[in-house]
Amino acid sequence: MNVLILGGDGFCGWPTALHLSQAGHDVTIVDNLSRRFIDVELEVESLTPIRPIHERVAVWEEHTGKQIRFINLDLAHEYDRLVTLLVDDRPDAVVHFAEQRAAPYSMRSAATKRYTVDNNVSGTHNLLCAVVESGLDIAIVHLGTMGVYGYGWSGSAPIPEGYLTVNVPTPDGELEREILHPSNPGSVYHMTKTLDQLLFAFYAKNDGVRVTDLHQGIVWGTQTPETAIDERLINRFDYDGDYGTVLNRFIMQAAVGHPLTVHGTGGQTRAFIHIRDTVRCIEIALSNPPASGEQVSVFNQVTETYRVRDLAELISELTDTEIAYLPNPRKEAAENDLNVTRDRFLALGLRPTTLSEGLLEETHEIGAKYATRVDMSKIVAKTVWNAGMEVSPDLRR
Ligand code: NAD
Ligand code: USQ
Repeated sequence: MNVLILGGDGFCGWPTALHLSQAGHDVTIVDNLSRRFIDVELEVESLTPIRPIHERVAVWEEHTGKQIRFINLDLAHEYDRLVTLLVDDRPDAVVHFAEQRAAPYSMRSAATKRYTVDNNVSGTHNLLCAVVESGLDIAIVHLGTMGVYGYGWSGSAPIPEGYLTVNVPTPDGELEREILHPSNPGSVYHMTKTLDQLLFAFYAKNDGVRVTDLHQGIVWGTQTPETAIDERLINRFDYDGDYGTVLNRFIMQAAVGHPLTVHGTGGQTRAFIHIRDTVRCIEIALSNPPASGEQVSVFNQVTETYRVRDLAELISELTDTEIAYLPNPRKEAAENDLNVTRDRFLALGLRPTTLSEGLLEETHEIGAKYATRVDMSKIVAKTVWNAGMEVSPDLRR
């Protein structure tokens, strides 16, 4: 299959590009490297020493003989180049990772809120419009988020894979309808993913575009078999207060002896998936696209759910690290249930990687190996959801 990976230089995109290349697909990475520029803006670096993209693809070819092409293109602003690329390259499928993905970064300032909406919504719309203009039958696989459903809205009711069946009262009796699960985003970033959903629904209905939307949980871990081949292929590992995600942050914090930074009571329950399963899920989704004219195919891309304080306690016990309960910088439910339906990937053969498989060890080793690269002043989350909310001071220098 000829596949374009939009956002293929990022944390999920890079290992996916390698995994699909290894599996024999013809892979082209499209990325404007904006994530690397945001590191410069935030004065922070990936914990792991990621190499420049041209070196990454050259090292991959050196080891495997397989070529991955790289195209520097801004999905949100270079529409004409995108159409030309689709027409010239004639991909069978496009995997769309190319969005600003950090909730805290999206809540940092008016500038980052506007950037996140402009970048994410324009990028997704440009892709849909370009696929239609190309006249080609290109399947789209998009990375959405569990956060579109919100947390706590449906209590302990199972969250379905995208659609909810409801009965609408009418003068002629009840009408049964399948609707997109109500959206309840918790940040400007998560809101852009709910807007993406409507764009996909419209283009699937109006133009028959074939779209799969993967509502992914929080990704943890670092390496896949392919990124581990050579240190120069290593994956990105974000640990800072804006981009670092909770489980990888706790693992890194334990590795450097920093207290585990639980926000509030830690009663927030979230869904998780290991990066190795992310790349497998993308491959499965590419092999099982919807037909033209069908509604958007939605999968919940998660393997386990955990309460934040339970994760902290687990890692604290394993590593003898203290836990710091900090004022929550976010506006979110202090406690929530999360019961996620995740049958579709399991039915298509996914064998999940769980936290209990000693995989925490792999990530802890990464934390220990690169501990000297950690900037302690970047660990505590400083971005608040509303002006005036309490900010925790740094816990270590
Ligand atoms: P990332 O920031 O590491 O990667 C995104 C990549 O897209 C970056 O390389 C960036 O330079 C590129 N990009 C952004 N805007 C672009 C544009 N306008 N044009 C071209 N390239 C652009 O993020 P990630 O963690 O790899 O996440 C990838 C996708 O998966 C995102 O859409 C995110 O919302 C989703 N997701 C991530 C997680 C997670 O835990 N990391 C969980 C659920 C969903
Ligand atoms: N949290 C802590 N301590 C920390 C960091 C986070 O307690 O040091 C808490 C947060 O307050 C939140 C939860 O952990 O309640 C998750 O935060 P996170 O930063 O790990 O995840 P989130 O902001 O939801 O975003 C991440 C990715 C995003 C993706 C989303 C999937 O950055 O791209 O869409 O996970 S999901 O959460 O399922 O919506």
